[in-house]
Amino acid sequence: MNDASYRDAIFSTPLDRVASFSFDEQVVACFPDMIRRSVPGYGQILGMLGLIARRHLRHGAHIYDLGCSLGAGGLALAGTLSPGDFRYTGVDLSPAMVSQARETLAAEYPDHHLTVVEGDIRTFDFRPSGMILLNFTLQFLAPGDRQAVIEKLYEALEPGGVLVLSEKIVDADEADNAWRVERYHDFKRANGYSDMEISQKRTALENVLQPDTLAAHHGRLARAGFARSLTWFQYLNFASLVAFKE
Ligand code: GEK
Repeated sequence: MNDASYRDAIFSTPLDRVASFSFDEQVVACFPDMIRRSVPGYGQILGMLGLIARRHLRHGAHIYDLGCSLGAGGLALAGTLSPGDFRYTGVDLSPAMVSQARETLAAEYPDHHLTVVEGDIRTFDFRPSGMILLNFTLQFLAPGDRQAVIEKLYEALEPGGVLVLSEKIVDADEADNAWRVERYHDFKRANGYSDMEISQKRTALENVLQPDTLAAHHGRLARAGFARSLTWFQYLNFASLVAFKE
């Protein structure tokens, strides 16, 4: 994705007080490495975006990628679709992410219509769109803000539009949840993270990332008006849903 990316070593030394996780310059520099080694199925989810768009998107329609980070969603779509097929707007709250995403997208796909703007999806004024990506972003909003955002996205979608929602999830069943979390930590260990890195990252994300159950996600989508939603992908405690507006 980004050859200039550094290896994520943010939590590799003992920290007296582990600060809350934030999307600053330090994270931007190693983000592609971090997300690939930390999110099971990240690459597979990205790989399906263009295929889902091909089936559901009207030619030339607009796509939002909310909490776009370095624009991986835009890169994945542009890798599958032609410049005339879609227009893309990535939105992210972090200025460091936005400037790097702009640079990468312009360098990789100069002929596609790819824009990145700085903004907060809780207050953003959305334009009508055929597809909205919300990949691993809703989980960073306060739980009380999530329903209103999903309702705004439902309103912004054109009839026939689709929302792709990917999230870290939690199991309602404690034993099932514990098994998935333990195997997730094994996954991270197998990807080169030490026990100290895993535990410090866990502390940094406490309160910053509060996952919902799959049932809570489907319920929220239904309350917002989506006619149908389904979980199309799950890998341990990470899942991706697709929701359809009639
Ligand atoms: C990817 N989708 O690579 N408004 C806008 N952006 C926000 C907000 C907000 N209120 N809160 C957090 N963010 C990406 C990965 S990362 C997931 C998404 C992760 C942004 C935040 O700045 C960060 O860039 C992104 O959401 C979450 O497919 O790091 O686990």
